[in-house]
Amino acid sequence: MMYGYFDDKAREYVITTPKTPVKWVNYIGGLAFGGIIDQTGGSLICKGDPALNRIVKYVPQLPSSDFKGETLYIRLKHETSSRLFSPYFVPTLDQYDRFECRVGLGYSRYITEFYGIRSEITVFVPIGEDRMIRDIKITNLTGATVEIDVIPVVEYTHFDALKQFTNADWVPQTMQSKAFREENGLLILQQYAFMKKETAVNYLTSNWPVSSFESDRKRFLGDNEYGTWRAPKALEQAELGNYEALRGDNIGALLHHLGTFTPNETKRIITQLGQTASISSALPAIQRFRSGEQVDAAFTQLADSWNAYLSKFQVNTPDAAMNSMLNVHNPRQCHTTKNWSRDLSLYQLGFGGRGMGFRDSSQDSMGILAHAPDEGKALLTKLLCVQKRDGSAMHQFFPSTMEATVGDSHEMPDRPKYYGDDHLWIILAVTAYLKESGDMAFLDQIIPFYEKDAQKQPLEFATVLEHLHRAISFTQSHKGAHGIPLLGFADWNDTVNLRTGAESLFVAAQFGKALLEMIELMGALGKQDMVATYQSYYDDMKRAVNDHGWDGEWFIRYFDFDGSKLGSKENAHGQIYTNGQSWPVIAGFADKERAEKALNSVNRLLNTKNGIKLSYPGFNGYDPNIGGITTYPPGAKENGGIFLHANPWVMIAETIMGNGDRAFQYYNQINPAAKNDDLDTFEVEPYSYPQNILGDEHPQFGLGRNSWLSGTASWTYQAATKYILGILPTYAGLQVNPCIPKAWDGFTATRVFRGATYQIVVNNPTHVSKGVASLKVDGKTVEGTIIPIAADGATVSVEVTMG
Ligand code: IFM
Repeated sequence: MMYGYFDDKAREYVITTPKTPVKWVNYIGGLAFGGIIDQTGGSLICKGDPALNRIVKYVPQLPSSDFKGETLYIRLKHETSSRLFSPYFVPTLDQYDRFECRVGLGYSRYITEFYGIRSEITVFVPIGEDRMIRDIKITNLTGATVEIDVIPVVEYTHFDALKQFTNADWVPQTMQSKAFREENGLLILQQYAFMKKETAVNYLTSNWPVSSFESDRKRFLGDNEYGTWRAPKALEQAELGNYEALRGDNIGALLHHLGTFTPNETKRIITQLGQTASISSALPAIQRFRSGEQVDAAFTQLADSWNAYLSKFQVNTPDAAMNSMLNVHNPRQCHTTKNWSRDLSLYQLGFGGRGMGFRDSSQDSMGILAHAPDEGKALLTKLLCVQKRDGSAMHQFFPSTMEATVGDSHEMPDRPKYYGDDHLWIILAVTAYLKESGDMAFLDQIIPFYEKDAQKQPLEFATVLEHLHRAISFTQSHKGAHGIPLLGFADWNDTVNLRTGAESLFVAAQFGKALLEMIELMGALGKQDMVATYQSYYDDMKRAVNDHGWDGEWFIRYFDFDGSKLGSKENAHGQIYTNGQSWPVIAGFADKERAEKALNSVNRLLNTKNGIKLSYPGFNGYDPNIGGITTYPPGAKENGGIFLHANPWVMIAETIMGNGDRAFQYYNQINPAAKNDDLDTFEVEPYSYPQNILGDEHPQFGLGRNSWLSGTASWTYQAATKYILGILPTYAGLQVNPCIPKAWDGFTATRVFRGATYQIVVNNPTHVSKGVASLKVDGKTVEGTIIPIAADGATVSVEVTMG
């Protein structure tokens, strides 16, 4: 069944029913202030830190029909009758005549019709503001004159998000609310935790006179009488109780009488949910955002900023679903992962166990470089502060304090406290940034290494370049019995936790790719001695992988501490791993014959119509010596599930081998936009990549889970743009070397690179997959596939003929 459609012109996905298989969400604002809103109006908002400064109580585990965080009630009064409903459908669940939730760039717009009342509600966080706006326009379509009351409601959480659920004594005693009455009947309903009231006050306010309010959930619902969110007892009365909560479950509910609506009359009311240090300091801004013109201007500013972001790279390919994703939703998801890492989604609940991931954010940064290299640089600078002086990296960190942790490895005292792969990602990310921006001066920036207790151990500072050298040297000096890098606690696959001494062939290949980048960089910097050194590291690792890692039809994935293999035909479970095959090709370790065999094995043993599984066959029982992977049933998550993040690496490997048809097949089979006609099995949003889909060993094959915050966003974007469309930044200029389906006649793209705009037309008259027969730049033939760097501000026309 379809639940909506892509409106590419408006850059929106339009959900046409509230009854999606699970909640479908959108992100508004950013980590500084913002969060998630779902298609039925619920919200999960925080400021600066989802764990330590959460504002709204949203419990994803509750059923879809339940109130979650926020809603709006409309009380409609005809001459003799009155009716209460929510224009968001939840929590009143009334029959609707029209329902649209337009999922836009940094906003959602709800256009609904219930009982002849049309509501159009735009929800967003203005850029740089600590407030969420709900811009509500209500129109009377009943044909009669009616009266309308509007009651926005928010349910607060304790700022310490986890405490809210672990302590029902202290938490409710600390929660308080107070009304701040202004002129003309306007009112700001404040809410705070007692000990924080001098520093952080939440508030709900509007631009209409408030007739009455409520701040205590028990009183609003009529909890003593088992009142519900669907039919709060307080709304059976003409007015709310004007109660300022002194404890308990705090809410904000503001009753506005919008008065009489003649037929077709529209009235507009704007609410603000915000947080401030003091209401008096926030008053000027509150006042400003009560004006419709100011709200319109803030919305235009938001739209302009997204237009600027997306305009850096637009494509027109023969595939509509690819165009929807590459022009709007995929770069948007990349920006979302860059903002939130893996911290706050409906699956990763931001309660504080995690924060931002070093490996995750390194990869996320690569997904936004084409659009916002400066934002990428800012993130990389933060990440480099979390690298240790030995070159390895802390696994996770909290952005508000920059305190870092060793991730799950702390749970197993006898295991290494580092991950074999973490620090190598930063090399791929920094070199991608340099190629995109040409900002070689970044290499000289001085950044400290991470020190948990800078009082005890003085900070050590080094250049970015030195950080990269240390990353290489850590892996070079942490190898196992086969000359393959040690696994540490885990590598990219968090869930294979072998005993100390185990080796990872994934890290071996990732090291190879990082070395290729460093060799290129050292060449660009004219450091020939380092080119030679890194070339010798590369050659040694390539030899070790080929001497020990080949299993006949594919590459092995791990050597355990005792030398036994995992990811081999000798294993009963986990015989073959996807990353074990794609990465040796990406690293240039596999010769043609092995690369083809390995990728054909992926196709034969791991590919499904819903994507490529991470491994096969799945483990079927817990084995503490293998680790987290064995906690899942076969076909779920890393245990033989379709882990989408790993799919684009196979696409990239296929393009390296020149197989455009296969690369695109793999692209298309995980493209959520291509599933829009039949989402009942997939269930999650068709406009963002989920982290995983259950594999074919699982009875619910095809079910998508963990939407939005996944490295799939960055890597699928890179696979599609840099490798399938082949538009790849290099130190010397922008390269165009596509690897596309043979059936395509070509495609066009507009790409901004180092300040110049390249208008690229690719023709494929002889229907090949790969190969550039001619490259013309502004009408002149250029040798090779790299367009020389143009002047800042120039517009360059590029014509590529494949053949
Ligand atoms: O690579 C990890 C990522 O860091 C967090 N989610 C799971 C992935 C695979 O284990």
